[in-house]
This record gives sequence, C-alpha cells and structure tokens, in this order.
Amino acid sequence: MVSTKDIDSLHKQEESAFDLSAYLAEKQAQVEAALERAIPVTYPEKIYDAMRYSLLAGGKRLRPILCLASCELAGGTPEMAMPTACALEMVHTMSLIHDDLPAMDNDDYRRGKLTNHKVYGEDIAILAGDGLLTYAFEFIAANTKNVPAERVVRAIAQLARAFGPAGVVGGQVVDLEWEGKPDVPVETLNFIHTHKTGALLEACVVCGALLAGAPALDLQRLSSYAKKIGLAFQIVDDILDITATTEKLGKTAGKDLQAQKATYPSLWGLEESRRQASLLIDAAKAELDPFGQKAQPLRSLADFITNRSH
Ligand code: GRG
Repeated sequence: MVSTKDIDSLHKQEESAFDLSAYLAEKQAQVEAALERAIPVTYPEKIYDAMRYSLLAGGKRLRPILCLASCELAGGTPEMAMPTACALEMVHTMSLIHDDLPAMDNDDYRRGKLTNHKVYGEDIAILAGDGLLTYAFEFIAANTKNVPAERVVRAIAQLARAFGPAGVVGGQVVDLEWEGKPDVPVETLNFIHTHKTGALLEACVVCGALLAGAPALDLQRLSSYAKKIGLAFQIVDDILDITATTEKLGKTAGKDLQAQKATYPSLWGLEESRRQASLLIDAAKAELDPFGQKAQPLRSLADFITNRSH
C-alpha cells in the first residue's frame, strides 16, 4: 500500500525535477505574443494605444499562465485556452488601471511605468479600462476555436461572475468602505481579498479546466486549490508592500502603511503572515494530489506565489 509519506516524497522528487523558470519563460513568451496580436491599433488610435500601453507593460502574466496550466492538466491544448487566457489578462489590467485612478488608490506607477491616467489623462484611462473589459469578452467569444460552444459560454459566465459585484467589484467596494480604518476584523479582510484578488485567480484556474471539459469533481478540486492560492497571493502581496522596494515592485511600496490600511501583517505580524501563506500553499497543493504528476505546473505555480519577489 502507498502511504501519504510515499506520496509526499514522490511529489518532492517531481517538484525538484520540474523547471519552473523554463516553464514560466515559455508560457510568458506565448502569452506576450498572443496579447501583442490581440489588440490591433485602429481609429480612434488614442483608445487602442491607451489599452495597449497598460496591457503590454509587462507583469508576471500569472493569470493567463494559471489558465493555460489548468487547461493542460485537464487534457486540453494551449490553443483551446489562449483566448480566455488573454481575456483574463485584459480584465486584470483593466482592474489595475481603475485601481490606480485618483478616485481609488491614486498611484503614479504600475508595472514600473507611469500609470495609465498619468500618461493619457483620467478620462481616457477610465475608457481604456472599459475598453479592455468589454473587449475581453468579445475576444473569448470570437476567437475560441475547437471548444464546444456550451463550454465557452460557461467560461464567459464564470469570468463575468468572478469580476462583477459577486467578485472583484464587491471586494473593492468593501475595501473602500474600510479605508482609513485599521481595525478591520479578519473576516472582513478575508472577504475583501477572497473577492478582490481571489475570485479572478479562481476564474483563471476554473476556466482553463472548464474549456478542456474537466468533470465537476475536478473543477471543484481546482476551485479549492485556486481559492487557497488566491488568499496566499494577497498575504504575500501585503508582505511585499512592507518588505520590497518601489523599484522591485514596479509600483509605490509602503502604500498600505501610508493609507493606514488593515493588512495581514498589520493583524498578524510578518512572521505569522508568512506562516499562514505557507500553510495555505501546502493545503492548495494537497488538493492536487489526485491529479498526480500532470499537476506539477500548478504545484510549482503555487510555490511561485510565496517565493516571488514582486
Ligand atoms: C472589476 C469592473 C471591475 C472594476 C475594477 C479597481 C477595481 C474594480 C478592483 C481592484 C482590483 C485589484 C487591483 C486587486 C488587486 C489584485 C492584485 C494583488 C494585483 C497585483 O497582481 P500581480 O502581482 O500584478 O499579479 P502583475 O503586474 O504581475 O500582473
């Protein structure tokens, strides 16, 4: 009989054999090329330029890569998921543009460059966000090939729900409500981040598997994996806001403290926050056990979330 210890040691061997840097470099290059092609510039050029400015400004491309990895895990091809992967990056970029606006977080730098409104003005930045948001859904519907229409509709619905009032928008509203009040209860902080950050990461993983035709039980396991990495991602984000430099982050460091924002380190301290993130990553990876070796990219991506420097 195979024991849990045997499985753990097998996973350790698989993890050390998997080259995450090479995997990330390959997927990032594929995503960059697809994004570059996704939005051609036409009249009125100003809006397409503004959309492309933020979309092509770099970034880790974690969301599209999670979508591609999950599709592959479920037996799909990169082509089946690439339009959705690009759309996920478009809506993520949209949320960054709007988050940086003076009415929200009011930031001057993002991805190491001036924020969209600093370059194009607030009016165009709002419209560039709106353009990316709507174009993302058009892009999935018009470009997804060799996937049954019913799966495409389910992926679109999943993404729309994750990004709307039941997800990212809802999380952002509660975040704004608690601005300047550092005594946020941990339940509220969890609500904010499972919605504002976690919901989109969950949609990435679920949409990828959905497009490949994964059965309901696999979708449930992947959703549970994604919820855990989503929260860990935010805890690490809060830690980096304190420990990393503006240059490394590509956005203004120390903003949470400056805005008197409640964060996981402000509630638990840095060490306990690191421990909680690591526990969540272990629990996320445990959800992948039934998938065996083919889940290695998702396992390594979970580790990447805690080990990242920006
Ligand atoms: C959703 C319709 C709609 C509007 C937007 C502004 C807003 C409402 C929501 C804010 C969402 C937000 C910015 C959440 C923070 C998520 C987060 C931690 C982003 C940083 O992600 P990284 O580190 O960034 O993956 P890169 O640049 O690498 O992609």
